[in-house]
Amino acid sequence: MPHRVFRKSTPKSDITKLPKLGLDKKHFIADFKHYYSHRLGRDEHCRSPHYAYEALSLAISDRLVERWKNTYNTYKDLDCKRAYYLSMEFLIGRSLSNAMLNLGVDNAVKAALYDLGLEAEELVDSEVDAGLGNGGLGRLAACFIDSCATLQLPVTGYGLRYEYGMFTQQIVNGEQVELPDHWLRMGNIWEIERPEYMARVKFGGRTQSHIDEKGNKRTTWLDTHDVLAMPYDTPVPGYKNGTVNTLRLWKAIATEEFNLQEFNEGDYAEAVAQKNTAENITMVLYPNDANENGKALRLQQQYLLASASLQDVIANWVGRHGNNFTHFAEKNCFQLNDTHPSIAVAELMRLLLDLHGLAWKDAWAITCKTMAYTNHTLLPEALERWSVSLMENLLPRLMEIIFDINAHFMAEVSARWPGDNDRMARMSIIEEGRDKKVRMAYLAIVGSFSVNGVAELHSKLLQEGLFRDFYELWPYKFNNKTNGVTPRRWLAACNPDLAELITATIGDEWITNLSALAKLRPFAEDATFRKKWAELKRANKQRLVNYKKDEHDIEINVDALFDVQVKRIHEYKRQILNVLHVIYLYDCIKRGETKNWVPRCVLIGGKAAPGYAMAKKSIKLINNVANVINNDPAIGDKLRLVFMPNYRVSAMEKICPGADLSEQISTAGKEASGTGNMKFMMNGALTIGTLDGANIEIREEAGEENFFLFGLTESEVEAMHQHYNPQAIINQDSELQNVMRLLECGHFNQFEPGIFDDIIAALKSPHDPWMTIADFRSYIEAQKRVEQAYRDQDRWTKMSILNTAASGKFSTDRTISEYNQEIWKLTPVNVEKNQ
Ligand code: 26Q
Repeated sequence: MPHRVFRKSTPKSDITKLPKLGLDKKHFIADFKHYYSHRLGRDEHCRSPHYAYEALSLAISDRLVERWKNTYNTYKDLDCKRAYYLSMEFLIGRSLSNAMLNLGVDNAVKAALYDLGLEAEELVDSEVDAGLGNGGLGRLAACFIDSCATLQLPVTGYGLRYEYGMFTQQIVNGEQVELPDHWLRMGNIWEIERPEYMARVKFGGRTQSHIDEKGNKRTTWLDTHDVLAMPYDTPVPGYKNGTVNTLRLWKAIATEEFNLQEFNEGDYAEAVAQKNTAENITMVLYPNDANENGKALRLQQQYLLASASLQDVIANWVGRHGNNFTHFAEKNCFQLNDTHPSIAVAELMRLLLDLHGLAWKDAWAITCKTMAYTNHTLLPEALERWSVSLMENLLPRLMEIIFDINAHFMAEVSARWPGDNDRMARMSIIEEGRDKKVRMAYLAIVGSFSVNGVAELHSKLLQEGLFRDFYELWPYKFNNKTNGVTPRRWLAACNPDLAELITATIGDEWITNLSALAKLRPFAEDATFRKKWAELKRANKQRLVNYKKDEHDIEINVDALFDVQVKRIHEYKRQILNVLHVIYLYDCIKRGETKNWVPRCVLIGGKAAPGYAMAKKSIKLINNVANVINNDPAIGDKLRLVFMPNYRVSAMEKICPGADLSEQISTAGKEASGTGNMKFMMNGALTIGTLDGANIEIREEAGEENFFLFGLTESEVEAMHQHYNPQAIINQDSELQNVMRLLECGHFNQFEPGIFDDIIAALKSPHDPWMTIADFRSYIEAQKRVEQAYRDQDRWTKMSILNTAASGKFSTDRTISEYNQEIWKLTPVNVEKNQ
């Protein structure tokens, strides 16, 4: 691009060379005042903390931008290998406190705010969450890019800039009501729009083939309805290392000529409506909901992400290397976050074949050497299958390419297992039937050199079950990468007092090398240390009590056992099992069985997909049970059940430091990994859990004596399906009978007859896939062991310290190092801090 803004004689670098911005209190005060007064136009009469938040964020953002440019130029000069994390979700949450921590300016900024007479916490809390994700998968993407920047890896995140993120949850009469989350309403100071990197994405139309001068078949995709993808970049700072990577999010916008064409035909209203269709593509984040499967708009979102991101990478490549793709695969790697962006396999083929003229063999070799796929679920209903007819209409050229990929693949299967037609049908990317489907997971596996699960058990089950045939064919593609969470956000930033105690005890190495937390182990035997640890936990619990009181006017007793389950509401996660235990405790109190009672506060939070009736019913049940228990004077402080509305990233930052007990009670074999479990463990909560997902590895690290295990194993669950008889289990357990009786007699829905019938029926069904009744007794006994441990506060504190000390494995720094060593193979790049 010619730099037309410059006069011929001007050296162009002069307009961007600035003295480095100061990182001390004095500079932050000056910059804060400048932004507050001159840019935002506010004065001392302004009451809203929002503008103070913005002024400070602008000052912080300036410091990030300096480092961001350095990083960009350093990568460019080195021409190093890059990786791209393609994800439909980046659940970032808030950015200000994370940016302050990673820049290493949190103390200077706090001192500046103090001098300005401002409350740091109030500023931080006025930032709205960037809720561009549903739950685990989206938050994992956010933790991953933090670790990539901290490990100095040249990794770019590519995603979508939804106008509306995850809905806001309100509870009305115990039921979930969804409100749109217009998170951009007050502006977003962290992003920079980059029209110069706009991409054009095609939809619809038809294909036309011809034979070129060399005798090769060439295809063009024409008469398309194009949409523009506008990139918005957000800086991703590493921890105190000068690296600032990029998260690039695409927004769909209408093309100009699109409208003109309609205008010329004189149909103004149609033209405007069409513009809306284009811009609707990135309007809203889809909830994680089986009912939303197959929606055309979702496929448009997926293709926009895949196509715009690949075009972006390729444009960069061509800018440097021209049309020579010989070394492309050595220099680029795409990690697919589940199958959601897996149309990228076909799109890369299209770009290489149709736009850059490569032969099929060469294009396919490049694709298979650059794509890597991560699976996040074993639940068959969550596996993406797109109808062939929908794809033919929306993405005709991609559908052709998928058929061609499948033809080549079927030839390979047939060569390996001649005549095995059953296997061919099982493995085909195209599922035959009246409404043919594209199996996106199979497309992802066939087109990738690496396929991974997200915890040991999950990866093993993928190989033995869901992807067994593929594992037989290509065992070397399969691997495990146990998830993690970033210790910057999930310990250093969210629990500053505990972080300080840890640093004072073992130094601050843990922030970038979490296994150093093991050095805390001996301090579990130190009574003075235990006392400090217990005091901090109590202070964090008090903070949580105050937060609940201020935000939701709920009173809780700080000395109760804080028993927490926060995650998406889903039958497999078994919030209902938790409720059954609460009803059991309630029944014990009512019957006067309160000897050595341990006061308990059960906190449950999470969103239900709007179309998932059973999940919504679970929320209603939790609220109704809470109502009865919390308003019964005979219960008092002994037991409390609280539903926390609108659970989100910023809520977890307040919740996890104050938790005593972490509920990880999914049916074994169903939770791919879980990552909330890791946040709780790091912050010194003990886990009650099944042998599922990463719980298994958490227990291995913590030691079985520091983990409350219960429930059937995955293979026991599978075996049990043949002869599961929940009624027989109930008949043999009088306490369970009491619980079921309370539920069935309408004790919790006196004026709403029958509303929980479907929940009760599901529990008692011999076909209940979640086997809640099967695990009830074992769960109750594990909860009794929890109480026994909690009665001995000193023993509990020891276990708490040992859990934090054993949490080192669950840093995304470890996870990302493994991705890099075994999949991406990038060289860390040191970005000079003082350029
Ligand atoms: C699918 C089709 C249509 C619309 C939406 C979706 C959709 C969206 C989001 C399907 C699934 C998701 C998210 C899944 C998810 O969060 N999975 C979790 O990933 C975590 C990170 O690996 C694991 O720890 C959890 O165990 C897993 O449930």
